[in-house]
Amino acid sequence: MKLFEAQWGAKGPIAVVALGLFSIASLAQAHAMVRSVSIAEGATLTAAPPNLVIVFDHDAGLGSVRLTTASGEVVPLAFTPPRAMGKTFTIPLPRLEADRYKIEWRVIAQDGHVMAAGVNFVISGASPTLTSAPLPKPKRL
Ligand SMILES: [Cu+2]
Repeated sequence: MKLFEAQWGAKGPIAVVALGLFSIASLAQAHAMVRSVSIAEGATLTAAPPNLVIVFDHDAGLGSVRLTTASGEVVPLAFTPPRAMGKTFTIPLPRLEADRYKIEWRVIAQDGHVMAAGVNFVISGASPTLTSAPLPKPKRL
């Protein structure tokens, strides 16, 4: 009995700690949620930024990325999803004409779940440096 207790005394806590770590690891390998996207949902931009950066909270595999215009036309992207899993993906964007766009992606989390998400944004095409017509002359009232 004394031997039994000694064994538990030694191995018990280690087993508990190991189990705890295992649980945390299991949770960490669950869904990969989007932590940030460099273009905010519904954003209006004067021109396309050079990249779209998606950051996930856990490693994930990027399955596909698709950019479409308001009329549903697919805009080709010079991007091939990497084979390796990662947390941050940088997708170069082409120059975009003024239009409404949707960029959608699919990711495979470490637990095998496939998740789809995306953002809608507008390219206004208006240059922020070109400001308006001349101001109307003040009128005497
Ligand atoms: Cu999951």
